[in-house]
Amino acid sequence: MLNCAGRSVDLSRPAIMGVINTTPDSFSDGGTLYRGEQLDLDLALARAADMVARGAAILDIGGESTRPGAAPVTVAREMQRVLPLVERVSAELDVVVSVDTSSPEVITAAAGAGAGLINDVRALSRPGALDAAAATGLPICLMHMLGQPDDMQAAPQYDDVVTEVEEFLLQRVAACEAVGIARESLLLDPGFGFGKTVAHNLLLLRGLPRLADLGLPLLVGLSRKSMIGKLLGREVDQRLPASLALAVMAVERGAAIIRTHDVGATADAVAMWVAMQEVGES
Ligand code: 7PM
Repeated sequence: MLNCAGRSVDLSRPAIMGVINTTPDSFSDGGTLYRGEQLDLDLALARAADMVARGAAILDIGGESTRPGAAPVTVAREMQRVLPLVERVSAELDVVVSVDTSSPEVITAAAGAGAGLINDVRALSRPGALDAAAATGLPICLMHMLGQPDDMQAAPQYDDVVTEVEEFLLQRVAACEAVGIARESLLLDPGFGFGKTVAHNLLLLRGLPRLADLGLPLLVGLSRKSMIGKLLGREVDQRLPASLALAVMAVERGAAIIRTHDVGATADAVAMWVAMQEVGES
């Protein structure tokens, strides 16, 4: 069980995290929650409720696009986008709200608004983020990224991608422990697509059992990622079958939480894996 501010996530079988994007420009579902210039809270809440009904245990709400080349977002704007939705979702739905942010101000404010988990693609590397996260007492997802969103896909290089991701994540775990964050409240994420070529992503997926062996729950996001586009030539709205295959491969290799844009389909795919695990002879 992962304890997320009064709500808990059962990690005895794989859990589903649904993505709710509040940015107007995200690559796969951008702008779909907007009415004109304005984020439509009722529409976002309806989307959230639908994901919960389809089996999401966690909803990941983000207000900063990490798309390669995306314009940086001010803290004020990120708060404006994310906080009202965090408040409403956590008050009105029985689900853990994760906030996808790197900024200490947003971490603090999100916890006050009812967030149950902090998801940071920068693994609390921004000044003040470690202390802000520690003060919330919330579980944290630490993700690996090589470089920064604007340059990470330029020419990523590793001698051994699995070992280097593992070493980075262990360093961030140590940094968290040094400010008093308990190991038990940490999740690890290899960061598929964040400073990785197609080959790096595939090697990481194959090597996932080694990361699972670190003993902390693994969160994995492969949904609709560009690796699928590059391997299969599929546009972003045609990547569901491959995303489901990748999700099942990830749980088979030890992923505890699957981050996805397509909750119902992913929940079904994972449920088939669970049924196969749990069947007994009779
Ligand atoms: C452009 C590129 C737009 C990548 C959106 C994305 C992850 C995440 C994202 C992940 C964790 C997307 C990503 N991906 N947080 N946030 N793990 N922990 O495809 O893989 O949604 S944003």
